Amino acid sequence: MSHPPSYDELNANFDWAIAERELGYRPGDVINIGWMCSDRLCRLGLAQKLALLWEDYQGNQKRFTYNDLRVCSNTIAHFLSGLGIRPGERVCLFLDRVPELYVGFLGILKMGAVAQPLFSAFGDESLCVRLKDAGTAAIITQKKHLHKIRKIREQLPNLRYAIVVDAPQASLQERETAFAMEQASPVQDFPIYPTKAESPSVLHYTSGTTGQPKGAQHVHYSIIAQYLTAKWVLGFQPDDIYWCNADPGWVTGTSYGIIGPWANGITQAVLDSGFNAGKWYEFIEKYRVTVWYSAPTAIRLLMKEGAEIIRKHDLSSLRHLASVGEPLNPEAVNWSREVFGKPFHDTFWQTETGCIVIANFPGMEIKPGSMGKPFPGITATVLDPKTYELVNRAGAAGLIALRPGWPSQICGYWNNAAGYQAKFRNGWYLCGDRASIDTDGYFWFMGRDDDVINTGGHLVGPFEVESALLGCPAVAESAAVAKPDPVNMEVVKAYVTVKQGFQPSDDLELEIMNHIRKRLSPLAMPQEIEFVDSLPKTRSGKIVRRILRCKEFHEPVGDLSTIMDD
Ligand code: 6R9
Repeated sequence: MSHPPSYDELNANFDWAIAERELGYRPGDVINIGWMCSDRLCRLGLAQKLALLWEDYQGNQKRFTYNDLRVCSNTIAHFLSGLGIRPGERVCLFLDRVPELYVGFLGILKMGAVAQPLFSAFGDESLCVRLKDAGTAAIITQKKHLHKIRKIREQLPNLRYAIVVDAPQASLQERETAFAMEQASPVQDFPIYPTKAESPSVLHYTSGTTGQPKGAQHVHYSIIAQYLTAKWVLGFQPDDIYWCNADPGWVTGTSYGIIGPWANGITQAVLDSGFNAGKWYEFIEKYRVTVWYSAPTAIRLLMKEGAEIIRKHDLSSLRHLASVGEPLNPEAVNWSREVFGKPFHDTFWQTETGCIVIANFPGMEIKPGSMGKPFPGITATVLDPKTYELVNRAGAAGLIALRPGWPSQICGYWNNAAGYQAKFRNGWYLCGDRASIDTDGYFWFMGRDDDVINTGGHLVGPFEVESALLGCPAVAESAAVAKPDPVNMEVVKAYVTVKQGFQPSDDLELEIMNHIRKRLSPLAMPQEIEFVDSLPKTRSGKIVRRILRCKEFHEPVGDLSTIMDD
């Protein structure tokens, strides 16, 4: 096995042009992620190489070569064009982790439309908010999710088609159309839409503190960064079998669950199934997974299941383990060293960055609990939260900031220029997180700088939960905050005042929880509802979540004078 280059070697003379050259791109050329992740590999002689090893919870299996990816994505692209979907229009992928999700993603990009993946566990309200905001033209889905779309259809005048991948046309209604990928006549040649570096590619919705979720608009040039970060941080080697746990409804599932591995010509395995320790270890053993990209909550769940179950499986294929989404606690790193013989490597990034920006690289000394060091070509630092000047003291807390201009930086929030502008100060992009940097240049995560709740690596916006809570007949006012949780790091907790005529009760608590679970998602469902007589407010009447959050974390509230005067 070749020795990975050192961090210093990677940094020496770094230029993103390295990735451009390796992908055969010259500035000004056409660049299309759909083509680059399928046709390009076929041209390089990998047509018969396996691209996707797929299995679902029932044990059904499918395999796709790079040529299958190429032809199936052509077929979907052709079908969408035939429906009259135009380049630039948003096409939503609302699917479990079935092959159509992965191949459809490439197909949408090939015909120049924008792929808008949404987590299939979203309820009708979460779905509606995101489809309405994006003015989505078509949604590709499964029969089991169709009822949610039918419920909100009237509110979505721009939505011309619901495309159903697993139902006969006879079972569908008006403006619903059946498309069976494997039965459709294969399209060998499709005229790829000539997207350029700055052309929109993927629209991911992400939660902030205020307002409904924002659509982070990615561009086709992002593949330059996703390709190279995947290669260097995940340490890809040509014969790898790679497994990414993330669902493509979240950015990890597209940047490193589709684009990164396939731009590198890697074989990836996908398990369309929820968490189950035994099943996961079986999956690794069966497919001889070599590189595994997971998340702290999953690792903590595995830790709970213990080491005994691990000894029942041959996991010797594993070579590199990485993690993302939330702070990776030192215990998890040490446990993984003990039971797998190798540590999980923490990586840090976000929807807006499109690619890993801070990481523990293969071969780099890991300091358990640290996120590692900036990727070459990424200038990262921490800024003073009041002055936005550099914090020039090792170990001192500051706001994580990046110099704008890396290839996978989003070009903006959909329909919300001001929201994106607000993320910049003094020429830096602010991630909205706090960290410190030690004398060796390692970054240590300290917390978010806003009210967003990170539950199991998934961001939940308090505003979205509060809006949905107000949809319950009994709720007068509400505040959604994070509550610490040993496995999920944080869960949602809601403080609620009830309207006159309603009495707080266990039944009411359950009713409210169910309402959120169904309308938003199981992730956003409050694990606890506390009924209170009033909520802390500023003089101008804004609810101050920070006081409630500090109460949950048993932290001092600090100086509130400026907030309360707001
Ligand atoms: C890729 C992804 C981004 C937010 C980010 C931060 C948190 C991500 C982390 C981490 C501590 C890490 N986060 N990685 N916190 N250590 N290694 O997760 O994107 O869904 O946009 O979330 O997640 O708060 O700002 P996204």
